[in-house]
Amino acid sequence: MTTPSKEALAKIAPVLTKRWLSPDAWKLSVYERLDGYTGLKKALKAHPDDLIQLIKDSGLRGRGGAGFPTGMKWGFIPQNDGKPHYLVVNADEGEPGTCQDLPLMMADPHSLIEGVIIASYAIRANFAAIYIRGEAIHAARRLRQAVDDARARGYLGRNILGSGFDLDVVVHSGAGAYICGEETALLDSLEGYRGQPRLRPPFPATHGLYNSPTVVNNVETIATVPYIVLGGSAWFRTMGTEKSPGTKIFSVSGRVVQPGQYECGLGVTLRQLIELCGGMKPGHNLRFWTPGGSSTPLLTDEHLDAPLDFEGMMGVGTMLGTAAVQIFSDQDCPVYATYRWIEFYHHESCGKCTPCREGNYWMKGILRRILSGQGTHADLDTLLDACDNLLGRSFCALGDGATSPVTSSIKYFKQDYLDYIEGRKAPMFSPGELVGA
Ligand code: L3W
Ligand code: SF4
Repeated sequence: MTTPSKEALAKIAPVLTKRWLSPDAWKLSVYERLDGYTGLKKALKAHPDDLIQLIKDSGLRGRGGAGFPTGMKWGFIPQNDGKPHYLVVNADEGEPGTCQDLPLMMADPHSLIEGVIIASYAIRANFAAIYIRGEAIHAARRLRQAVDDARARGYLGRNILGSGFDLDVVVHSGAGAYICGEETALLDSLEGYRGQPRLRPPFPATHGLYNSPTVVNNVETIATVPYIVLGGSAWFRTMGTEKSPGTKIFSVSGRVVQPGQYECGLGVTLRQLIELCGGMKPGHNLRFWTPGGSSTPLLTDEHLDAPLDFEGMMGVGTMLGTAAVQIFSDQDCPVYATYRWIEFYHHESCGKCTPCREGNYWMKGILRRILSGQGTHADLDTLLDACDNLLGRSFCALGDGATSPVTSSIKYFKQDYLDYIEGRKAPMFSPGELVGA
């Protein structure tokens, strides 16, 4: 295990994770002892518009993948429109390798609930829903308990802490579909329909849950809000970069000594993250990695010093995405990894649009053929052609995202594909296994 450099250690910034190691911090009494709900008490004394301005000033950007400015999104909610407003928290964490929201909800559920109350007050919503992925039964149970405890203590329900503001929160479990992490499919699912994306625009900010103005934000985004209320926007901007302020929980998995969640200022580099993880596992050298799950292109050791923030990742042709950093070594095969991701997209495609439904089916079959030693040189062109027909032609980001591992692995690791095609690498599957691929 290598010792992290001073530069790497300086990137650690426990804000959202600061209570994670305190025993029983998920209990309301412990949360309150550790400054919990003090942000809410301060927020309820402010005017809702001032809270929206505070979040705008802080520069907080959505932590769910796209990095959209949170304060701007809240500001889109029409006022005095006579319609109910809603807050919906996207806790359907399903991007491969992504593991920030579940540990946060397990270790510190009240920080999310406190953020939900403040955000709802700011956008004048009296009902909020937390949509959690169906498999996360343990986290849903913990959240429901936290909601009940918060209600019993007067943080939820009618006339919260004597402020005149009413709010109720439900925790809704999905049924295990990745597509329900797409905000409009999530809203359909919440309304009781089959979860499939809606056409945007109109965006949820004006036509969301039950066709009413709705803010949809990720767990980490909302859990950050109480800290900004307490610390102020200038404090928040002391962390991260000018255009990507604040901290981010990076979930690091794969061939490092200590995988896990590392909360750092945005702009940390992969080199520094690997140092914080104790280095690469003995006997492993970095070969490829993802900055944000499988919907972001693969990167290589050329990109070790690219800043992991919204702009820095654009600079190397990708996105920060969910900051799910998956690390692969010289003992891992980029073609097989790509196959496994496309298998995932094929399985999770909702089937609504042809490019994604058919494209992923065919890409999976071609990749499997290559891995079976039956591929041809023309297969590489067909894969790239399929990606051309998916990217920008799919109905939602799932189809676009599926092209990322394919195009980037062919760009950086074409030789690995050729090694299977030209018989230098032992096949991963026998040809007979192609049936039903
Ligand atoms: C009002 C406008 N609102 C944009 C809102 C929009 C949404 C947010 C971002 O995909 C990415 C995707 C995945 N008026 C607006 C507006 N909005 N223009 O801003 O919108 P958008 O379209 O940029 O992104 P998105 O559809 O939310 C998110 C990528 O993240 N991803 C995976 C995500 C998986 C998880 C998870 O497991 N937790 O989040 C990884 O890279 O591919 O590109 O709210 O309404 N004019
Ligand atoms: Fe469904 Fe895929 Fe089309 Fe999205 S891109 S609507 S997941 S078929």
